[in-house]
Amino acid sequence: MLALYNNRTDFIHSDETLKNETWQACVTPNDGIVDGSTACSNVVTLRNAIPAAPFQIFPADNSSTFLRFPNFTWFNATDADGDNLTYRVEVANSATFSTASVVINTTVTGRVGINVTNYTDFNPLEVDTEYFWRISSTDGFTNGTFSNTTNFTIPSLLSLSLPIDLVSFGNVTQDSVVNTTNASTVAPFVLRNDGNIGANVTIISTRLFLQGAFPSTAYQYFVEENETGSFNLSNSSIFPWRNFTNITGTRVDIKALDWNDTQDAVNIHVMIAPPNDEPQGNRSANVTMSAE
Ligand SMILES: [Ca+2]
Ligand SMILES: [Ca+2]
Ligand SMILES: [Ca+2]
Repeated sequence: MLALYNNRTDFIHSDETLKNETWQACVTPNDGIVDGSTACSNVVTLRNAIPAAPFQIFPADNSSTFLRFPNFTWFNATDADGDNLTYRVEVANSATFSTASVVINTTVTGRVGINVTNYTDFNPLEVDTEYFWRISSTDGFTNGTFSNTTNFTIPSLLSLSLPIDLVSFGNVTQDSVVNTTNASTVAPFVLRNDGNIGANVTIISTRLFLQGAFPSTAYQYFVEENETGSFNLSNSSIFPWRNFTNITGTRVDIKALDWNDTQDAVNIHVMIAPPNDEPQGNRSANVTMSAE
């Protein structure tokens, strides 16, 4: 319209055309009295501009991450005619992306006005495996080329933490029995798996009391779920109470402690029953949780 207003008949604005339309320009001369013969150009079909390749941001090439749910992130492809783009994300354990090697193959809608797009899969990737990934884009008309293929690994990580690392019973009298099962008085230890693989945990402690035998019923523990599904109950030291010992042996107290954050925490309950000949004074013991 602006072109017409400016009396320009030699160009067409891009808003006035659509992809795949055919256009032809025809000219008819007029000497002020009569039209001459009309001449027309060849027919031109308006082609789609193919989107350029996207470019990976994370995981970077030749990198490693402990994240088994990596948030794949890339710079968006550009499309010269401004089409909305959809991305295909492929992750494989072979650089050939053979069908059997592909573990993620999904499409992600790009967001207009944002220059990066990302994707996190619902399934965890394996540890200690080399992965390859690439992305391509399509504008709905033509598939763009793939990005480069880049590779990354997820090294296995065994890592535990103790969100609650102290159990303090305060003043306890001889012949009384106190424990951590009523968390409103004294809370149990909480152990959490911060790594990216399952862990088998063994719990030992130094001696607590001066009098009486060790191990004995004077100083006991058991483990329970803090988050449902956090470990294999049937092969672990769940209730009833069992005596603390300072010998690791072949015992596993928490079997297959899960690493997923929704179910990676365990309570370790403690019970003490001071012997009736235990002298007055402060008592403490070191509880050690080791994993493999
Ligand atoms: Ca396009
Ligand atoms: Ca958790
Ligand atoms: Ca975790």
